[in-house]
Amino acid sequence: MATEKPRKSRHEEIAAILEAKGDGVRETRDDADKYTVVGAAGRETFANWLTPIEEHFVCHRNDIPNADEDTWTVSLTGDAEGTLSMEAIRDEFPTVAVAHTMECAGNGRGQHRPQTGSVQWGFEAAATAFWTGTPVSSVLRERGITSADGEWLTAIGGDPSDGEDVFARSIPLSKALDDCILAYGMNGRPLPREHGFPVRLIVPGWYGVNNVKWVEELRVMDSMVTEGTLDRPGEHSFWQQEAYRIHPRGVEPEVHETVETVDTWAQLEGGVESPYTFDTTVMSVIGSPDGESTVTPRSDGTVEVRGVAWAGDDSVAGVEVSTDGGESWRDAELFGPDYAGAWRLFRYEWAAESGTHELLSRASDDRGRRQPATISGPESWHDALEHDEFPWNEGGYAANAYRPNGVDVTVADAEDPVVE
Ligand SMILES: Nc1nc2c(c(=O)[nH]1)N[C@H]1C(S)=C(S)[C@@H](COP(=O)(O)O)O[C@H]1N2
Ligand SMILES: [Mo]
Repeated sequence: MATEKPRKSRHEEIAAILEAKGDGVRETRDDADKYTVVGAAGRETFANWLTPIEEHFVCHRNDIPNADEDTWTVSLTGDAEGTLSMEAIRDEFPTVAVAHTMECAGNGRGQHRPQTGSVQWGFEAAATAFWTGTPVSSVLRERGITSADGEWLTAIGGDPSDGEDVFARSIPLSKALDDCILAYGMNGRPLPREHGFPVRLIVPGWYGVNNVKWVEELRVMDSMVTEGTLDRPGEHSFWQQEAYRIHPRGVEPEVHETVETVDTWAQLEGGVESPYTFDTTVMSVIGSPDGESTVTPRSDGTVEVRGVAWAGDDSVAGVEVSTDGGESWRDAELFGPDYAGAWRLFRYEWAAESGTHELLSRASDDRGRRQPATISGPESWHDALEHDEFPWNEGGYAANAYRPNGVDVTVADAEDPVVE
């Protein structure tokens, strides 16, 4: 990570993405200018199940490769062998679609106090799309790979690095064979270049970083990627073993070849020192009302509070809504599509009285884990979860506290409806 190109390319890329997406996304701050990032423009994105491409956030570290679909190949290496053209990926295997809630592991990083480095996301780095492509299991089965015992799949991006590091991420082969796809379509359209054209890995329910864009190599290995395990120059393990690990200030995470549990929350609860960011932690966001304008209740005095909730590989068991800043809670109703790896819609009929109210939502998963209230201070790593706090961590990863995502809503007087 020593040498870095001038940052002009970052700004040009961001400008082009903002132009292509229209009003749906906006820039998010990255002081060091290392990332190309845009996030959903507002809360409305979180009032809908499907996120239009225009509103889907973008996050990556390097420049977008200039890919030609006719010449792009994906090499199969390690315990698998071969080369796949895009034509082969499209035509020689079944076509499927999966729903996936993509959440940047740094979503909520901007809510850490003191601040941590890198992109200061609020809640805007999450989105749900339908991804079209080829099951990883179909490709690997053809190469004789059917058993996942202790094996890992490492996906490598073809993005030119800023420094020496290769963008390589490992996931357990069991997950890869279960529901992952090599995606070439997004919401029924060709995959846009900033989302990984011509082909990316989709890992349903797992943090964005695992969903390698511009995939050029898939390596079947008996461990996660560690330094020197790939057949190529450069630094191999930065993205797996250093970045995207959850740890207190000043800790250099230990390199693991494998882990006992990949469930991110189980790792946080003590399963693994310096957890890896794999499946997403339980989280919710209210999308409507968005707090931007005064709300007029329906004739029966109610206002629909609507939002989305997700829980990675686990399912959302329930969502509670508070309309009094957390004093009291009521169960919301889950509705709409229910796909593994994608968020659920929730709604709550709020008997809204005039005035300004603080609305909060908190979700629980089917393992009984509930979103913590706040993010702890830097010193409370070990007992944060017991105190209903998410542990402040140096990289600002995996935060799912509900208080920072609340919305202040003003309700119009019943006698004095606001006409807009
Ligand atoms: N090759 C490559 N893949 C990548 C990245 C990257 O920098 N290079 N960024 C990752 C991160 S951190 C995120 S959050 C997701 C974002 O995917 P999106 O831009 O399609 O929303 O892409 C992931 N895949
Ligand atoms: Mo990310």
